[in-house]
Amino acid sequence: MFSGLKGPGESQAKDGSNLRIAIVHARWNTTLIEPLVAGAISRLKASGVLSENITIQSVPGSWELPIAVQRLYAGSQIQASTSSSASGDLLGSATDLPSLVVQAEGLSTGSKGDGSLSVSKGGASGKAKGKEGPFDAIIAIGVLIKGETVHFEHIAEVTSRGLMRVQLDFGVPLIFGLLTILNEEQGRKRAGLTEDGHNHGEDWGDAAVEMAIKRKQWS
Ligand code: DLZ
Repeated sequence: MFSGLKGPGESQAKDGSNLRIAIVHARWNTTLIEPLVAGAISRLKASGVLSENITIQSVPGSWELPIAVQRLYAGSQIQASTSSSASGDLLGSATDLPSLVVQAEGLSTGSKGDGSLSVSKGGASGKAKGKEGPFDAIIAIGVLIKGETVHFEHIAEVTSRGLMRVQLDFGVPLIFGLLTILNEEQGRKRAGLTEDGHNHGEDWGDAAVEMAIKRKQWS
């Protein structure tokens, strides 16, 4: 666990066994995205979040994160209100997102040929029924690396604002997993790929559980 001046301090993520969490990640800079997502998943599971209650969705780039998160959460709300008709299609017709949503049973993440993360399903049926109801927290993960133009600044600014807007509009904890870095080496450090690095995805997993629990307490 991360300690010292920087970082969230000791994890306050306790029992996540009754939580439903979504991770939405961009596919740009996949070599950094993969360990970050894996780090988040590992901490969710360490807090007791069940594999079938972790939903993973991917989008092309960070710019697409706000709309993806917005639709994903709205879809889970609609699904909750019509849960009697839910049949394993997590989002029903409530979203235009491609059917990349998977529930993270027997998680092992890997890279598919198209650069997106795959989450392999375990179990005989591959159809374990997860907790129903809206997501208790969502983790949005993207990596923006500064290029030669101001493109980076634009995407970083509006994506951050968009994510905050969705968080406050819906009142759902939205964990900010957007790395805005100057070069790949900074990303490798923050994805825990260097000796002196630390996987920030782990902090995001812990933050999701802590905030999901606190949001319930504060409601
Ligand atoms: C276009 C672009 C660029 C230049 N860089 C990044 C990046 O570093 N990280 C990232 O997540 N996405 C990048 N994108 C893609 C945009 O986020 C977006 O997917 C496209 O502009 C299409 O809307």
